[in-house]
Amino acid sequence: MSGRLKTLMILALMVYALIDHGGMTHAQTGKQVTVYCSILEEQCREGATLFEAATGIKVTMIRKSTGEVYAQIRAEASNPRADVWWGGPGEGHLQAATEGLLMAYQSPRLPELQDWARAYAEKAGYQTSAIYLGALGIGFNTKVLQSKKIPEPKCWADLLNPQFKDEVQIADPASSGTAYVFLATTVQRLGEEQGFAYLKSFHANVSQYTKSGIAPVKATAMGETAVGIGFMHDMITQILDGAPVKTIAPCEGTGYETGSVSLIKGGPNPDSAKLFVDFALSPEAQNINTKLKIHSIPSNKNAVLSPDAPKFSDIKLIDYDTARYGTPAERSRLLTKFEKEIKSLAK
Ligand code: S7P
Repeated sequence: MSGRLKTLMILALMVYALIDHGGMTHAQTGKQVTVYCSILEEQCREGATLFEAATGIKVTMIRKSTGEVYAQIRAEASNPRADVWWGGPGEGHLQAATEGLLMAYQSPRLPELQDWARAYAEKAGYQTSAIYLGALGIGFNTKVLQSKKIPEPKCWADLLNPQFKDEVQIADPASSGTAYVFLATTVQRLGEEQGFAYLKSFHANVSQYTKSGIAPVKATAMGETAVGIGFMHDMITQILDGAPVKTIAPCEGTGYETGSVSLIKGGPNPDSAKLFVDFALSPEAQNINTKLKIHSIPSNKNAVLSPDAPKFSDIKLIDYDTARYGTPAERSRLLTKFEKEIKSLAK
């Protein structure tokens, strides 16, 4: 066999390997899906396994924080690499929707959702849908506080006490959806001027701004910081795992997240992407949380609501406005102002 013929045969075999029975490649039949995942690493992994087992569609799952995924989808707008954005607080999703980066989709699962979740999807023109709720809170390590003789905080205002100097961890709101909810909560409960004055004093007590929202929760559980700001349900995971942690909803009132899922406009596998969104809205996907002891509040009425989930009825919630703080104007402006006026401050 001539060298040329041999090369041709190898090429033919390579093409055959890429082709399925319908005469199309897997990419063409949509038997794969790329998901940018902004919930926790372990949830992303479990979701990929369940979805692959149920559909045979191969999942490429990439975990990044909410602000990072938003920035990546924006940077890839002319050539989208991913199909779905799964999880993370809704503000980043809403900003991406307004900027034309997402694709409207009315999942057949929508009728199964709680009223608040259906209203959220409708208000967003179905460019994003709600998968869970989570209340923002303060977590603290009781052993660390006891050893440093610092009283347990009850209110946001307590965290300005100089006793907490370098004892507080929170994520950076530019990368983390969790920290953006904190920024938006602070501005909404105090007004922008007072809110930024609060953040300036608070900054003096922050030891570091982490990239992801879960890092301060884990650091609190490990005793690496006395106090962490995060979602109460994530603190509860650590408590159930035996960490000496308590979590409180601050006395002045707190904000909350609407965890979201969205289809990325122009993604390479739109059919598989829709199936993945249907999956994210299903009880099977939402019950992953209970399995992993992550007790956020599911949007599907048939998903299990854990008895360990923080009870919204017992929490003083502010009238948190996800839609307003998810507009490009507000989100970009607040993040720039935070960077300039708070993060750059000397300590
Ligand atoms: O489902 C748990 C959870 O904590 O995962 C998301 C994640 O922490 C958001 O990450 P970033 O703050 O790093 O963007 C939350 O939305 C959710 O409550």
